[in-house]
Amino acid sequence: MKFTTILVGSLSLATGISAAPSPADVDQAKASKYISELGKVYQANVLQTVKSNPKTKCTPDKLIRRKEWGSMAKKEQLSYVNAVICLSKTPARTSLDVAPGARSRYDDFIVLHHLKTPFVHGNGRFLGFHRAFVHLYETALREECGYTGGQPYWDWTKSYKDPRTASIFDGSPYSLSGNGKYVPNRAPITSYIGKGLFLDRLPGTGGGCVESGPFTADKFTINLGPFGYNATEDPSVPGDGLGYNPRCLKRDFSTYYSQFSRPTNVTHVLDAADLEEFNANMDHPVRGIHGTGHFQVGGIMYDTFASPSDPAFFAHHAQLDRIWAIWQGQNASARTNQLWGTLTAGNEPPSADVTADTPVELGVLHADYKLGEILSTIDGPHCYIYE
Ligand SMILES: *[C@@H]1O[C@H](CO)[C@@H](O)[C@H](O)[C@H]1NC(C)=O
Ligand SMILES: *[C@@H]1O[C@H](CO)[C@@H](O)[C@H](O)[C@H]1NC(C)=O
Ligand SMILES: *[C@@H]1O[C@H](CO)[C@@H](O)[C@H](O)[C@H]1NC(C)=O
Ligand SMILES: [Cu+2]
Repeated sequence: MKFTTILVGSLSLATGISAAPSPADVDQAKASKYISELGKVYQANVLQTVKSNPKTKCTPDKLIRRKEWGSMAKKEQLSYVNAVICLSKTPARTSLDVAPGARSRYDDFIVLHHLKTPFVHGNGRFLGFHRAFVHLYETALREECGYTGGQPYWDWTKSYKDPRTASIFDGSPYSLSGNGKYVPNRAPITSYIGKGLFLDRLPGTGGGCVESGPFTADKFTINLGPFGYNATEDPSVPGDGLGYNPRCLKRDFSTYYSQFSRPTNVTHVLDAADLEEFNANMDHPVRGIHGTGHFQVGGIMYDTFASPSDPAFFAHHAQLDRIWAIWQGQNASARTNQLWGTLTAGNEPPSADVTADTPVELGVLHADYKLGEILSTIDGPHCYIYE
């Protein structure tokens, strides 16, 4: 190692080209280190609490371990992918009166997200709802499709320069498939992103159907949607997005939106003093790490309502959930049960603040929860840790 460094150093002297990292890279490396230090504080808190807290059913032997995609073994990646395919082939529980297009257990998640979107985004239910939603998906993969691991997360800070370099999207059998086929000459897609704001999403590097990996058109079909954006695929959307509309999974990775997934963008969120500030930074409609995670993948991920149609949704939301858990873990007693926000998106129209008793409806996925029951990763129905 040392020898290589010296060699590179003398080479750059000779050629006059500096091999030193740019100041921006140094900042990002420092931010990554800071995130991993806060991550260790969070993990230590979880392990300590599950060992010593007799009030919770979550014990060390029950903790489900959620790993970053790139640090999973190949056989774990394959078993996760197979479980997702299995869920997409298991019959739906949603009634056809509710969603004529629902065909599978995977679709049950899309229908629920679609129906609840206005009540669980940009408001006080956002974080809790998505924590429960990802957990119920993980539970279905484990209980109905033989998966034994935890829901993987996609740490997009590792690939902010170009999401196509993330191993989770390398297009191999050990990925969630890769980019869509490049479609030239596309116009921006306008979408309503809340608070009276429209976003013109710039075309990225793909645009068509994914070309390789487990979720190509021959193996995986999107049945529902689109709904929440100017339909790029088929202007006549059946049944308000709940009708049967079988088609391929499209992606359109964007190196513009991925620039908002830098480590410094995460430290900015993690440094929030309270949940109001945390939400404001994480869920900023244009620059927030929530939206830009969706925007950089593109395709159906850009459709707020139908976005869980892309299996990448759950890996992105696990990463957001992880960041919330790390934030909570810095001062668990003060932060775990902290709430912020009202019942309506962007508080329009103005509504009451959420409380621990606010219902969170989960349709066919689960009996309703109270918001206060689902705020912890190691209490109530939850028992998992981010590694
Ligand atoms: C579609 O785009 C236009 C502007 O080009 C916008 O006014 C309209 O609200 C958009 N519709 C949706 C559903 O986003
Ligand atoms: C987040 O990312 C964007 C794009 O790289 C950058 O302009 C912005 O300053 C970042 N914010 C923080 C707090 O790092
Ligand atoms: C945790 O939060 C409480 C309440 O805000 C505060 O008094 C305490 O100092 C905090 N503890 C740490 C370690 O930051
Ligand atoms: Cu959502």
